[in-house]
Amino acid sequence: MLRVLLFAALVSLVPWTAHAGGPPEPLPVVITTDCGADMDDQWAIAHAALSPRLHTLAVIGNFAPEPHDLHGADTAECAREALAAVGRLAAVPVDEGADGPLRDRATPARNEGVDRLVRLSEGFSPGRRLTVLAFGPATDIASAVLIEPAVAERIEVVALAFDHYPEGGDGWNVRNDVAAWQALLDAEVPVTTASGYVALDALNLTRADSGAMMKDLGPPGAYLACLHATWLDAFGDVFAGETGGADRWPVWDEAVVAIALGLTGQRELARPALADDGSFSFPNARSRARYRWVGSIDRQRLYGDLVGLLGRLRSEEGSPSASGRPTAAAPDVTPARCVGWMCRKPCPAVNG
Ligand SMILES: [Ca+2]
Repeated sequence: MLRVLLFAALVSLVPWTAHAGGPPEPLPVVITTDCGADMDDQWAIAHAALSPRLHTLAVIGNFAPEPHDLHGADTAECAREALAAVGRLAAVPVDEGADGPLRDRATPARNEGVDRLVRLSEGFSPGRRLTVLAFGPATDIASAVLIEPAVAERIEVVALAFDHYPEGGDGWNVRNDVAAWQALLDAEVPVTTASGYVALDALNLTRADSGAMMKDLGPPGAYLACLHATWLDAFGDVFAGETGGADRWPVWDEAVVAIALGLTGQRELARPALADDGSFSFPNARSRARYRWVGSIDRQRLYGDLVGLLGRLRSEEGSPSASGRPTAAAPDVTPARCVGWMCRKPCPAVNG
């Protein structure tokens, strides 16, 4: 027993990207998102796009079912707004992905987001995988693997998914497309998941917390703080029982960014298969790929990293870059329209 615990402790200390000497190469990532169903995707997209430790190659907007009823076009627009807010819209392509869940675990749904993911994966291999950050349903990732099985050898997935180990279960991302997660867990794709519970435990923020964090960080900080405050205005009391109070809400998807940045502790555990009701079953006879379960998130370093990046963006504002081109903080194109609940009281997104 002690040996098992010791092994678990050692694994949890291994950073996501361990490099000996010198700054690590940026980790290439693709984001899939249900941006607009909540306020957390916007924070996580902004954080990933700003981080010099990550290279965000693309964002794929997929769906959010009722009560949001968002399609790929909606969540893609929401992602563009978040990128625009931090001056990264021109740097990161955004595609529309799935408008709904897979029909079953064997049938992919092709769209421009899936096609881009397949194409981008071609530059990667089992020894150097493309990391896909799943902030929403796994639909487009599963479709990519089903359309082109070699994708399984070129990507790994980190996701906000599942409630408990070894029970499984899920209240949103997996529930919205169980078949996609069945396909993914059955493929030879390494997977790391952070549960909603570990995110709630580590990443809950009060309105005062987010306001203080984003103070003096210019329009990008004001935009992110506004999203958190406006969400609390609209839904804080609805979910007070879940979050511990009407004045607090966790930035769930930041858990996935934390994994990519090496700011989580995780254990390698037996890979589950997934039943139709979202519960785990063992063994998984179809895949021998690695499965990691996140047990802790370094809240201070994660939020500190985001604040530091926004501070750097603020200091860059208006100053020409070394190349003479406008800096990344230059104003972007204004997104065309608001999405979902944010239409109640849109937060100003454009930086500059
Ligand atoms: Ca999300």
